[in-house]
Amino acid sequence: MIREVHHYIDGAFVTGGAWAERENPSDLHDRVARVPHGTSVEIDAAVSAARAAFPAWRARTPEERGDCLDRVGTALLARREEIGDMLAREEGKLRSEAIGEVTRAGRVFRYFGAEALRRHGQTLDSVRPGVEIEVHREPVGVFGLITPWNFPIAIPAWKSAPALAFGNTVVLKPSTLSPLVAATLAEIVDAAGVPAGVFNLVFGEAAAGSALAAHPDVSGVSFTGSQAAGAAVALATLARQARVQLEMGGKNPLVIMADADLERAVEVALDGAYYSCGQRCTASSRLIVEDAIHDTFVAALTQRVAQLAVGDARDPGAQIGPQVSQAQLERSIAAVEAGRAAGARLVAGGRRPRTARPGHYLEPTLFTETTPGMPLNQQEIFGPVASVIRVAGLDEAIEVANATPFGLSAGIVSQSLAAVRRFRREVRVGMVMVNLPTAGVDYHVPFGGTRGSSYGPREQGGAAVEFYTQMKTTYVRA
Ligand code: UN1
Repeated sequence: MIREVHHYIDGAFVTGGAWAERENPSDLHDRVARVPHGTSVEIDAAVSAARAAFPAWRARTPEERGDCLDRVGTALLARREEIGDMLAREEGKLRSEAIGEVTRAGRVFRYFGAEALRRHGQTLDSVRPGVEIEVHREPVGVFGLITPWNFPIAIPAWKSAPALAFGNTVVLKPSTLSPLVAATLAEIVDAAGVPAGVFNLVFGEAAAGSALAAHPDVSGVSFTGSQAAGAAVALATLARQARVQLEMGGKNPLVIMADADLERAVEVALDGAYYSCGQRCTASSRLIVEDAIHDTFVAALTQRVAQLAVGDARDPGAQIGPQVSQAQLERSIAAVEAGRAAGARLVAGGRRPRTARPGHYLEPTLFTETTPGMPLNQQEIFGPVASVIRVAGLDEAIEVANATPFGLSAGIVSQSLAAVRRFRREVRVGMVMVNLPTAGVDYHVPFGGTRGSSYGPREQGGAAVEFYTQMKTTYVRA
């Protein structure tokens, strides 16, 4: 059954812009949604609604704002199976992972519902006698939120919940590849009693994103997506001194040391490289393996990769779903071809599997005998493709781990405290995972990277207050 989705502007569901269709990536005959592609017209309307709603929303008590978020979170949790199934159908994420993602989104709203009350200030004595200083955190205004298809409900949640908790209003521009869950989020926000104009949603592609980033009444933009689009958002926002926060790609290293527990190392690599079909900016796409364990590890991992069942995201037997789109699939296929051409050894996958229905499927793929400079190890693929790099020991592992322009997440599997501590100190990333996959993060702690991966203050947890509030320093003489 095909469903029509709408923009949500100033408390009303409206259409605007050309229509496009979205199909189920697990079954291309299943037409999922008709989506309007908004333009600057819808963005202008949404931003003016958000601007008009800001004074009253910031004047609400934190408890009132928190209650609204709590109701959104509770509704998401109550409907996690239904919305998870919807997410699996439109995005291709395995149903079990999709339900987990909706749960995460619900928890994020509930967490920030409570954070609304915890907007700390500070009081200090002045250097001058009789003078006291107060430091307040205030809401900023209208935030533009540009979100990708790969976490189509968790990322909108972790951007909009803190923005709203601290008294800002928002315009969300989600990806048109995952319209149903975004539209459902708008319905839930509406039913939760969030006043009109506080939360707005405009579907669109680059034209809508650029209009949002460049809008003079948008005080800040939080963006998750590609490096190229992120660079454009940065230029548009910095030109008018708006706030900007960018989360872009990763080429995340997972180091396997010779002392690692083999079974655990294989589990961690399998999850990090292939879950969500490798479509995570935190995916473990480079497996950096110490020479002494290399051959055993590669043999064990290859066997597991070859056994992974590729299939419909909603089939309980499937372990790897499809890629989200034809374009994404073609990008992975091109990376596989480039890997072969560069002389890497293909030990698993690399082909389109036979499936019951036509979809954007690719077998989980593993390359060995790769070198750090190969395109396979430099460019983000965003598909079920990982490569193994052999290293002599920890020195070389750290050097290789740092040898890309990215710096999001890095993992190490080892039982040596000394190796782990040194890795943590020397790896140039924002998040370090010890005996865990590079992907899979909690919502109550900072998220973000360094170098080419991220720009601006961290997302999530207590760190979100930095981006979504501004400070005011008041000097008081009694
Ligand atoms: C996770 O690994 O749990 O787009 C989250 C992404 C990241 C989120 C990763 N911003 O893949």
